[in-house]
Amino acid sequence: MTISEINFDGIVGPTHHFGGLGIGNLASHRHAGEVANPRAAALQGLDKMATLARLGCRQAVLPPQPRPDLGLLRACGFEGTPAEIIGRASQAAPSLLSAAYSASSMWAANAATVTRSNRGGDRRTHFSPANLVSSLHRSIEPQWTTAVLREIFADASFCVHDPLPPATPLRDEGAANHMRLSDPSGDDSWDLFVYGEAQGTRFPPRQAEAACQAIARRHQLPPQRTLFLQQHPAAIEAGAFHNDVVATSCENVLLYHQLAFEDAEPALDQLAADFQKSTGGPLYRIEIAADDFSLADAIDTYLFNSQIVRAGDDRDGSLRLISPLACQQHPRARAAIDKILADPNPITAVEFVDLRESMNNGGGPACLRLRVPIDDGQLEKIPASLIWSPQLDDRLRAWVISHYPTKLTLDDLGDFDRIEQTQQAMRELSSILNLQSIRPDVSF
Ligand code: SUG
Repeated sequence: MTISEINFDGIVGPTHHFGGLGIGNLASHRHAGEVANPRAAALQGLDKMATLARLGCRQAVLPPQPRPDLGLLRACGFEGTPAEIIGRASQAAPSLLSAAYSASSMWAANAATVTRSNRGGDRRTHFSPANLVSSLHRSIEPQWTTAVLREIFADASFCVHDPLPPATPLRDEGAANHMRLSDPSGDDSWDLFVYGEAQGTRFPPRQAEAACQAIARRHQLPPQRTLFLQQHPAAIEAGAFHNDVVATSCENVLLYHQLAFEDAEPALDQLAADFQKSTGGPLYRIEIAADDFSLADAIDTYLFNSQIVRAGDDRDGSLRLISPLACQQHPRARAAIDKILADPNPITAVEFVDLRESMNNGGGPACLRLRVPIDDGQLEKIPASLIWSPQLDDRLRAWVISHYPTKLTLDDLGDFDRIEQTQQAMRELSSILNLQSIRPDVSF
């Protein structure tokens, strides 16, 4: 059986702004309070999806979440009409208002952990929506995410679990801390989870080991094909708040920074041996040396947040990188990419994508997408209204242009008219995508 991936990209919401809210996320801190351009952000995301779709990759969209989350503001003691709540919060608690308006659900790699194993378990595609308890603005995502995923993946060949209980010992940020490896057919696979340990780092780790283990257990992953690696404390310290800022994978390729993991060499050696034995082909471990490319370089360029994809006409097993524009402009990132392309491994080409608005909040190409491993039969079970097509692309661009501002600051969030505008936009999107769960009047 062939298992291949379909990428669900988060559509950037109309309230994208620079709130400075990302914990341990240097880009979000550096750009806090700057003027954001939500329209450009959404169009950049759509451009990336179009690039992937035109390469022949399976591409679909995930909707943004309705904002502001008035429930959060009410829970924090703001009462009255929506206008009064917004007005009072903007005076008394601007950063809470920023959280309630956050468009952070665009980073779909944090929506859920998604696995599919054919070597054990029930052979379904399992989702665990991330509880995102490490930060307030992201902790409001899981309810919506769960509802949306259940609406999209309603077929019995999918299983959408509840998020893990929202407690610090089970903090979970989803697919950003999970990597799948497989033979090129996608059938013979391994799952790698990466967690952080608080070891005197200035930033708290966002993924708990207990969360990784719980997800592996509920997803029925075979223990002999499931690895739990510790993220290197130096990586967290340098600003790699998720594993996908320092490592990534696709099929038989594992691309990672030398300081991505702590003491992982023996486990990776064993994995490579098991992989070779089971698939009959090598696991390509592409380790980028810290002397050539520092952790700071990785955080500045998001090289490891490139997507590695198989384009539709890459029939000979070759793969390509979809990398942030920042990598093209950075001599050491460029050199690292040139070396990857020249060395004997399946990666043979690179495309650069401009995602400046998302990047300035710490989200690169891979952050914006959720990979869903499916077999061919499952593709038909996903609502066609979400699958990328030139027509959907046109409709979404027109929708963005008619509803999204080109400038948004923290001060603008206190402007009450914005609620009505964003709610109207979401109603329209709900009919474009034919999704009920994102209607702003839906409540849980
Ligand atoms: O959780 N930024 C996100 C970026 C998430 C990137 N995702 C992956 N690496 N997969 C975060 O830190 C910033 C929002 C703000 O500051 O307004 C933010 O939430």
